[in-house]
Amino acid sequence: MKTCLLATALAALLPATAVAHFQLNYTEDAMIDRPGDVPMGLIFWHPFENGHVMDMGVPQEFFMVHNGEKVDLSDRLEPASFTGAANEAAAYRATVPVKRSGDYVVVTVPAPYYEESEDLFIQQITKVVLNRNTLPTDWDQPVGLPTEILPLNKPYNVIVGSTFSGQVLAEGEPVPGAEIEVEYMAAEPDLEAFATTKPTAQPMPGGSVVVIADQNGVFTFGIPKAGYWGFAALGSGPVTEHEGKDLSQDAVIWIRAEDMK
Ligand SMILES: [Cu+2]
Repeated sequence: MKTCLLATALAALLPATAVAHFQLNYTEDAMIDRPGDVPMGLIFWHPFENGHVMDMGVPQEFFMVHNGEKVDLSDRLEPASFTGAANEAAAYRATVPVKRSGDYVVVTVPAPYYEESEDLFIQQITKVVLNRNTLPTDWDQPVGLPTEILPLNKPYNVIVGSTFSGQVLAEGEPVPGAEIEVEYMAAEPDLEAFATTKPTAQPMPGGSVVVIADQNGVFTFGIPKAGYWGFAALGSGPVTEHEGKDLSQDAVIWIRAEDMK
C-alpha cells in the first residue's frame, strides 16, 4: 500500500519533470563573427525551467552540413559534466569549424536515452543553423535525417514579434498533425564553466507549450522574446522501438530570435 501511494504521488509529480526534455546544440551566438573553431555544448536538459540535466550517452552522429557537404565532426566530441541548478550530468563539449561564409547546419544524433519514469527511450535528433557573413547556403534544405524540422523562416534571423514556421518531416515526407513542444532557453549554458546561468524567464503556468502541425506537417509559432527557441516534434521519427522498449524519436530545431533595434 505504501509503495502504491508513493508510486501515485510520484506519478502526480511526473508531468512537471517528464515534459520538455530538450537536446541542445548550444553556441553562444548563431551568427559567427570570427572564423575559427566555435565552441558548442551538447546537453540534454530542461532549459526553460532550468531543471534536471539528463546523462547523454556517446552520440551516434555529430556532423555539419556546409554548402551541401556533410562533414563528420565526431572526433571533436569531448565528454564533460554539465552542472545544472539541481544536478550534474554527462554531456559533451565540441567545436564547429567555421571558416567560409554561409550556413553551417550542425546535427547531433544522440544515443537513445532511457527515461525511467515513462519506461521508454527518447532520441532527439537535433539541428541548429550557424551562419557567417549572412550568406544563406543550406538552411532551407532538408539534411535527410530520419526525422527533422525544415525551417520555413531563416532560423538565425527571426524578429521578435514575428513568427517562425517549420515543416516536420519523417524520411523526407511531411508528418500531418505532428505534436511540437516549444521551449525557450531561459537559462543559457556558460560554456566555459560548463554550467547553467541565471534564467531570464520562467516556464509557463500551463505546462509545456504545444503546437500542432497542419495536414502538411507545417506549424507556426509567434516569437515573443529574444534568444534561443527550441521546437521538438515528438515521436515523429520512423524508429519506434529500442532494446525491446518504446522509442520516441523526436526532431528538434533551435532558432535564434533578435529584437529589432
Ligand atoms: Cu528530462
